[in-house]
Amino acid sequence: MDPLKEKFYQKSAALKAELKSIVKEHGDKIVDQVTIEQLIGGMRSVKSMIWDTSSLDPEEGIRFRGYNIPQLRELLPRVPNGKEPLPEGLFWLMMTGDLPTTDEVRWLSAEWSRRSGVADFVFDAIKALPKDTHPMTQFSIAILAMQSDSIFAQRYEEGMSKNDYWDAMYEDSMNMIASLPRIAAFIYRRSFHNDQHIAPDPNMDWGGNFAKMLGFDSPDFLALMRLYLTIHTDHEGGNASAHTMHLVGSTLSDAYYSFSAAMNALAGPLHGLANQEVIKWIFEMVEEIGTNSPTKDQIRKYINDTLAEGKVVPGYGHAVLRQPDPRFIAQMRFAKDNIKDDPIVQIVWDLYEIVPEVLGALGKVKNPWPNVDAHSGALLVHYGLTEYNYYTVLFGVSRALGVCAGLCWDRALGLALERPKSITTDWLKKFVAIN
Ligand code: HAX
Repeated sequence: MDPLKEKFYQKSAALKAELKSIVKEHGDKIVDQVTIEQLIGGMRSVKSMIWDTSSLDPEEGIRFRGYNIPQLRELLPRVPNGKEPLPEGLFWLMMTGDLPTTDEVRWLSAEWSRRSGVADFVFDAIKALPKDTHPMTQFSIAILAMQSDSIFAQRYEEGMSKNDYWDAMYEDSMNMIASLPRIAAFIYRRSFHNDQHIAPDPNMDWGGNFAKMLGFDSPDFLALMRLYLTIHTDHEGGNASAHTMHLVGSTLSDAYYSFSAAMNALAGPLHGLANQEVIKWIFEMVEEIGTNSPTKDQIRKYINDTLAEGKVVPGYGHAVLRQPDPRFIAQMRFAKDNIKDDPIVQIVWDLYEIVPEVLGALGKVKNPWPNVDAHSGALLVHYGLTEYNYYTVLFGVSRALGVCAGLCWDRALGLALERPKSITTDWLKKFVAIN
């Protein structure tokens, strides 16, 4: 057994036994209640699933296995002389609960490189689509195309014991994660660079190699990509992409089916597509105002016009967070350290000054602060990755780490098929009348 699998097995077998006894002794205790507002309002904050890889505090933001983003930037291993953490390290942490050593992370980079082969039929499936098909559609279809290689599906067909589900899910997750940079880079080069593809470098780390296959090799861009792929991995289990992965996986669909579905959730503008919407909105602002250095009054007017048209301000607001997103702050710090005098970055910072005040004045927005998507586009544009309808694919490649770790844990803990109860509006009206 490989070292990560061995450690994962030990940790998860112990927790599985513990959970079983918690259910046996305390199974009837009430954890939460649901109000009608929550029921109609998208189940906000209803405690209803187990997800250990990360947890989200409304005021403090995300913690991965107890570590916040500034701590991870310090503690996770990097490449030699690297400025940012390697996402491999965060995957190890999410899978095991322990910070990895540099050697363990090096092993994982090499292991993903070893597993990164992609069958021709997957590239053929992408090639069958028109080149202007949205990159997220190409990505989701490519992931689904890989499903025929699922080890979980094959072993299930052969009669695998339920005690072995975790093992097959681990294999699928590792293979899928390993292949995503090649697939995502293929989509990018096909859609925007005349099919001029760049071969993978088997000796590089997962994120650095991805950046190179996209066609960028400045050390700062590689550092940005490693940071980006680290901070977008996981945001506890209730967000739409993670919850989709968990739900679809709970039917014993394999990692490919589950992740393709998760990516379809990420592709919505209220979720991951917000990163493309932010930069598109900024570009439209620049065009409408006629300068890339608008005044704060001009920016304020543009925000108010957006709201008057019945649209949301992309990149602002959150279903859980009630403070500026630490993932936004991490990207802002990266920009302050590495980027000088960029007009689009400056607009992002001006928006940070103005939008919260404007949204706050509406009196209904629960969180007027920026989320992760408010900053990422400006950084990518700075380094020349300007094709913004590709951005959610980058988010998706990163999200794979969190949701695959979650899926491995789901199967290792033997979590059940998800099946909440729906009610009709007639039922609700009668309930209200009686109560
Ligand atoms: N601009 C304008 N209005 C906003 C707003 C924004 N950025 N954020 C919330 N509101 C509005 C809501 O539309 C809602 O209005 P109505 O009552 O008229 O329907 C009201 O304020 C209350 O909403 P809320 O309770 O504060 O927010 P929700 O939990 O319902 O929604 C969203 C959270 C993230 C969907 C929301 O803030 C939004 O639409 N933001 C813009 C899109 C965005 O940036 N999405 C990315 C979120 C992070 C993420 O998942 N990244 O992948």
